[in-house]
Amino acid sequence: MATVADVMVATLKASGVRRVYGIPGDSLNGFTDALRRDGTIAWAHVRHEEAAAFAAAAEAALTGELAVCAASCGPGNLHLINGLFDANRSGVPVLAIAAHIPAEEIGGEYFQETHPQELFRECSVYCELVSTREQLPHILQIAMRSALQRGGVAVVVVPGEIFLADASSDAKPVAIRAQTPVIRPDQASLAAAAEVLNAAKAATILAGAGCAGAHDQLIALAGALKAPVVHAFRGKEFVEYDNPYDVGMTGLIGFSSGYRAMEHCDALVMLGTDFPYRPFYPEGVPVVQVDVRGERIGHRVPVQVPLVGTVKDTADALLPLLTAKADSSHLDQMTAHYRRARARLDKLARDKRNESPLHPQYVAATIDRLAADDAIFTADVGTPCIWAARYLHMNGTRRLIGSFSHGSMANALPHAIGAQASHPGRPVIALSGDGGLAMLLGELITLRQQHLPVKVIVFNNGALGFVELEMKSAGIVPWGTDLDNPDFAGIAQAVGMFGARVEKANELEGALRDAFSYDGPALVDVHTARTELSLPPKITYGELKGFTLYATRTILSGGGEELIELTRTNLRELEAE
Ligand SMILES: Cc1ncc(C[n+]2csc(CCOP(=O)(O)OP(=O)(O)O)c2C)c(N)n1
Ligand SMILES: [Mg+2]
Repeated sequence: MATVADVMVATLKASGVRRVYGIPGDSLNGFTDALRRDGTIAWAHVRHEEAAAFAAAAEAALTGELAVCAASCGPGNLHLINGLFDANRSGVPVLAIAAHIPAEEIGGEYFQETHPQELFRECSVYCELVSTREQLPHILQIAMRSALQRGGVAVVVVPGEIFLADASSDAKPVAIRAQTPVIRPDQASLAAAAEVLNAAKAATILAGAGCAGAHDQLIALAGALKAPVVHAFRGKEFVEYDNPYDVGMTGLIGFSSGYRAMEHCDALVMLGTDFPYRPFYPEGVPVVQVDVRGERIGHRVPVQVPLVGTVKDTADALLPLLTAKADSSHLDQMTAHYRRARARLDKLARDKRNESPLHPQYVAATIDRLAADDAIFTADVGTPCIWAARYLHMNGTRRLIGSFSHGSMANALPHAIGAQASHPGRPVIALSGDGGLAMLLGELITLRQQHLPVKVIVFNNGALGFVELEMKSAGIVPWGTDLDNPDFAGIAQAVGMFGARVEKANELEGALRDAFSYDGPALVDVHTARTELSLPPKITYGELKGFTLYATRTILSGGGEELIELTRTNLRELEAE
């Protein structure tokens, strides 16, 4: 007789699930044994459950389909939590199967007892305890649909013995797949938006991850409005390429042209973005915000016209109501500013300047140049995000995955695991920080064990570099940020990977080529400059309008508009100009 776990596996299989990331454990044994007996869904073994959740998040982000992770009770499922927060914040469909202690022991402070429904509540759109075997197929289906339709994490909490119970005879697998409904606002809302936008003389578009699949519509909208297009980080891969209206990224790690285009607009159109930093929004201008999740509208700024719908369907419906603008002066000004900002950034990356340590901009630009057109990049939170944002060129095929909403360190390697497992034919390149890599270092072993030919490039600056930037921006003396690192290339070799260390700029290209062409996992440990900010003027907290705003100003306007790049060498160079 089939077990409850067999029915779960059959449902996952019928729904197109190809693998489950996780680590086994007693309470999960009934489930993993059902996977083994079925034999068609792969067990994607990792070394830390957090990596399982991150891997599932990356797979879901890349495929738009449900990705699955699983963990045993108590500590096993506690380890999932940070990765699940990342998935849930990114709005990607992940199912977490959280095994639980025996049902009859719940509430008695049993060995490994936690209360998973409470623990997972904040990082999920749906979280339910299965108390009887009859309940399971039903709960599983609701969970899967919730993850797919609400875009987020669903957790099914299952006491271990329920996996092993006989399935009730009428339990049949149901196929649950992602849907792509047409969702657009009502006509009156569209007319209100058109009225605002037709009256504007200098509209700017802020575009986010909701622009996925809507590139044509975005370009058409920008063309009709003669609007510069600023993007939030999660929008980069969908917005920046083949886009004559692009003026770059805004935000703490963005650059000045993105900020400027927002600051100088007389109407703002937000397309599929929940960009969080209020100080970067313009004040006192009408805002039209498009979001398929209506509850997100108005999160950041007062919105004059809320439009609930997908960017694609809403733009299609809105375009016929817009009068195409003839005056392109706002657009021309902003794109000219962007070209100047871009040229400065490119200059920083082109010149090797220091032979050793290497400039991270040069490292990122070289990765970009050598990577394939269909590469999938992942980038660690920390300065690797800055270099990815600025120097990786997207083309509509390349992808860029990061912990852009949750902002967790150590995401690049486990995201790369999910990317490579789900896309075996594509090159996957992780831009890792030395801090980030060390945090989930054990996952290098996963690359080898699972035969995942991920290329890990370590921006080894011997520091928690991004935190040092934050401290300096706030006038705090950097402290507690040194990293005394081991030989990462040697560790990679010991793990059974290709490993190379790059100390000098002229060694970089060769090492990257060797790694990229290596038939298996590879790591290149690059000795990069510890990015330094000149200390801002002494200022007391009372004088600050808020840390973010101050940091923002420092980063955007200090000594040449991209203060973030002002390492000591850069400063010397600027002075010499
Ligand atoms: C799990 C977690 N811990 C701490 C932080 C705070 N934090 C953000 S970036 C960063 C430093 C990252 O260092 P590293 O990976 O070496 O990258 P770098 O900035 O030096 O390039 C830290 C500690 C975080 N975002 N996530
Ligand atoms: Mg570092």
